[in-house]
Amino acid sequence: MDHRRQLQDEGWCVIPDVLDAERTREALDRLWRAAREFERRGESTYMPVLDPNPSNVRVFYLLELDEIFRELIQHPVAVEMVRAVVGPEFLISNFTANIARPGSKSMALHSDQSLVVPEPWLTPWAMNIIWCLTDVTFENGATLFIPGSHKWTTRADVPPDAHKRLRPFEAKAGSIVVMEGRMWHTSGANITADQDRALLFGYYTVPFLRPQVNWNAVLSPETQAQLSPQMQAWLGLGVTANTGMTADLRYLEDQFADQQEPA
Ligand SMILES: O=C(O)CCC(=O)C(=O)O
Repeated sequence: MDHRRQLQDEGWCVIPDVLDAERTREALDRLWRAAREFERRGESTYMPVLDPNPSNVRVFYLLELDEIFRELIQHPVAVEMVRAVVGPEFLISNFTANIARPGSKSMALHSDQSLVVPEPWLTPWAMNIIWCLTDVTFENGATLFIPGSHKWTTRADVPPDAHKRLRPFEAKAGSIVVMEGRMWHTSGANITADQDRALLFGYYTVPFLRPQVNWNAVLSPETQAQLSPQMQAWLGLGVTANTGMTADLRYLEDQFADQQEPA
């Protein structure tokens, strides 16, 4: 099935070979380097609020840590898929990594849209581009999702047996998994003896939702200075933020110029 069609119908798709083997390996090397730098800056890659044990290595603030992540977040294939889901205008809400090492276990079941907007969730206002930097299998902790759950509009729609409906997003290294924001999902458990599963999560939303992080606080002046005007806009770095989306801001008398005065 065509990727866009599958995304529209099923709320997800996998696009293989977005990165070649060399670029994928480079991104993985740079991710480990970014993880070390993240820790050097005093942050912890173990986040107990998210993961049951330290075998999950979380790296936040990727856009500050290495330019390769600034390239991936605006990759043309990613941007095309983002626009297909949330529309032509969007914000980059977050970009983080989760390396599931052997022994890691599942986090909470959630949809990413439910983290940033109250129910009801009627349209896709958020979505993820998930970069696979290793092969991803059920055994090494593939993200688990519930087919059809992007149609659930309230928390009351989550069935008691939701955990039994989970299926893995399996993909080769270099692929992206595109997942709309209403899909309920969790991280898989890595039950292998020696395989890491490394994923990057690019999170994008409609432009009227406040991003998960404040990029003005995350990105140093040096990093901000290197960004294109387009990237600055996607990160909401400009002076103006939510200045209105109405199509018609003409003065009142122009808006109603064709209305006849009563006789
Ligand atoms: O690592 C995964 O497979 C899922 C991560 C996730 O859903 C999250 O961090 O919100």
